[in-house]
Amino acid sequence: MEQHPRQPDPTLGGAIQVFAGMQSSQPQQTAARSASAAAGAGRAAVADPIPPGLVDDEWRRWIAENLMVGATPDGLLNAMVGAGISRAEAVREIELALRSPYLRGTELLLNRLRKREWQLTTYRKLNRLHPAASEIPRRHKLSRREFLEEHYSTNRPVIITGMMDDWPAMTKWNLDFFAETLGDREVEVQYGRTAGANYEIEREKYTARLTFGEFVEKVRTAGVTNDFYMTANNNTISKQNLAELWDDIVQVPEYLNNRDPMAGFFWMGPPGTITPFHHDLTNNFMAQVIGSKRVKVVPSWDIPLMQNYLHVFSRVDGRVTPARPHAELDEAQILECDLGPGEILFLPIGCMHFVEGLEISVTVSFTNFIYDNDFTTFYTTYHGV
Ligand SMILES: O=C(O)CCC(=O)C(=O)O
Repeated sequence: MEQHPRQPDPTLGGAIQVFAGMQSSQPQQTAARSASAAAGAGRAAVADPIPPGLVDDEWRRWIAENLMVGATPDGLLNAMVGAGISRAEAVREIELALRSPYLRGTELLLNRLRKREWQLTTYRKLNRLHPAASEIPRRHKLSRREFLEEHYSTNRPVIITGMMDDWPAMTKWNLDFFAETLGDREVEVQYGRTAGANYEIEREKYTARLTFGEFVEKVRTAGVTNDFYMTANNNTISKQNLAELWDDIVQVPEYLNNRDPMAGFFWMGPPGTITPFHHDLTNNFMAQVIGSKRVKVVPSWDIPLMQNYLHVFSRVDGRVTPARPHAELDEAQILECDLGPGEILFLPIGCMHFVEGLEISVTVSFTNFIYDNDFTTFYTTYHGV
């Protein structure tokens, strides 16, 4: 069925309500009553005046799922009729769902979820009282203690300046240097990304191997494009073959441990690279070496407002969704900053972010903080949410 909806539809309305649609239409009401009366009397479906129709178990799952996420019965009815199901059949199925003891069995879970939502909304409200709530502050040479107290432990982003001044990379790295010293090394990059909207989720479909010299030349000459990008996901091969680059970076001792001198991920791309909205499962530093990037960051307590439908991913399109630093309580707050060379952006765990390359760009990202950064051992929702 062409319009068969498989996802909860956020447009379908508020909390579960009385099925007003049924009251507005006498014939359907009669049909639904007959159906439920038949079911109640244990009679076979053959006694039902509505012939078997288009509603299968997938539709029934959809009805239950949408009722549980707060869609109104009338919203569901309209969607089903719009998808070609007869009004009488849609009414019957929604009515059956509303009366189903299986569905009622999920009410405790629904209440538990509402309680969590209340907690998050409370945190959202309180955090928006913070004097710096509507911006990502820039802090020069933030101390370890300030970083912990004001940002790491409070889950707040910050841009740290002045902490990359001793990186040899800041003066040595440029496209000519890369091509001359490491041009013959094989690297892996994300490639052909403009062919598919889901290039991040299906990232293994979009990889290519080439020499670093070829890649550097592409970056130099391509202009604005999202088609290719060397990202953290290409790290295994590319980092191994570009190991010398790690001699030029410093594991900033104020915040990072140096247990592994090769810790970190290398990102390089032309202007126009887009990393869609997602959140990480760790706290993360983005240390910008070459060029600039525009980053949109959403506080972690706003995840429920970010159409987070699968694992860490969002349906919100950062390309067309403007910054919203002064959002209403029921909409996600979207902070925005431009990150330039020598600046480190702290991206707190759970904060959705969208990143756009404004220029030819090289970034090194880190997760090896001196503080506990393990949030995955109790993460279980790798699937649809
Ligand atoms: O720089 C980028 O394009 C994306 C960075 C990012 O999303 C990350 O480090 O988690």
